[in-house]
Amino acid sequence: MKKSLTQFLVEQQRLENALPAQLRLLIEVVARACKVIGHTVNKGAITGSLGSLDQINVQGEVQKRLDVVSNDILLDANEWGGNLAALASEEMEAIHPIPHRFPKGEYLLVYDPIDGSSNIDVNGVVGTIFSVLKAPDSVAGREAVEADFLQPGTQQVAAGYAIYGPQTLLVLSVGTGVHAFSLDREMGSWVQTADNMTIPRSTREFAINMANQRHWEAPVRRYIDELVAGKEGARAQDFNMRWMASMVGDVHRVLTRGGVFMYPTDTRPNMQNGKLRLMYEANPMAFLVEQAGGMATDGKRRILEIQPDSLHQRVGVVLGSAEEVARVADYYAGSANG
Ligand code: P6P
Repeated sequence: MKKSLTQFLVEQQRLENALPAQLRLLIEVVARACKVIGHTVNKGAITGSLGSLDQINVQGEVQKRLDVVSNDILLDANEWGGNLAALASEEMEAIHPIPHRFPKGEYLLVYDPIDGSSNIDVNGVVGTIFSVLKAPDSVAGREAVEADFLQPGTQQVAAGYAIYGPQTLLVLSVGTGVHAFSLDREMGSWVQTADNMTIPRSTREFAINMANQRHWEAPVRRYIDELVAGKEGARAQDFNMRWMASMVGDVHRVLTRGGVFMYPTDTRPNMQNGKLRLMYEANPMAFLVEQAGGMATDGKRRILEIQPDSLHQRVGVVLGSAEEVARVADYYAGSANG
């Protein structure tokens, strides 16, 4: 008999690092909201939830109808629960303190409601990414502000994603390894189908958007050139490339069978800090990757140790099989030493 998400979380509460009850309830609320998002994604054109809105989000990107619908599903599901002091989202410029009419909790939730939204209208993989932080104690006596969220990724108490693909999966860590739950649509429940997911230290697969090649910094160009050259170059084997244009899809593959995923900073003026967002893409994924035995850097530094200075800041990302991520960091260090 497979374990339900609830049973898994209740058992986590009994471990020595006891999962607090408020955090368990928060995760269950987020998981339930992801079920609703998955259902909405799955219904697609039937319910008219596809296509773009004629509005731009805080990222300067055209908002998809599903971006807004999914954001509101997570907001509505979490406002009243009493577990949160505030929420923040890729789709909302400012943080969203819990309204006074609801009890305030001890946690902060930050999320990307639909990651990979350019895939929506072509039936590609999309997902929801979430990160949970502990609110500063002082929030008990005041309204939460953006600065309360600006904690390094090492402070996360839970992180995960839902991936809406051929299966709908919830991949989660509360600091005791990475575990996966499949949505049983008939029962409407999450059922554990993988535990302690582990990233192999070496790999033959890499994921990067090759269209940006002419903009890459020298260490990235050297690293990718060697992967493409394979045995005819400096590497002992050949490599294969995958690119899903959905971080959730690419990271799920890395967690499932290894690989290296890269969205590095590059020489373009708008890419000095990369494309992906630290708080609700890089940090939660880095937390999961490290929990699975992999590494996650911005090319040079451990992502989880970066001190955020703004809610929507971007960061370069190199994550996955430890040997490959370490090699990229060596190339950056080597180029820094000339
Ligand atoms: P590109 C999706 O928009 C996203 O934020 C990530 O999910 C994904 O890895 C990346 O951007 C795709 O970027 O340049 O291929 O469109």
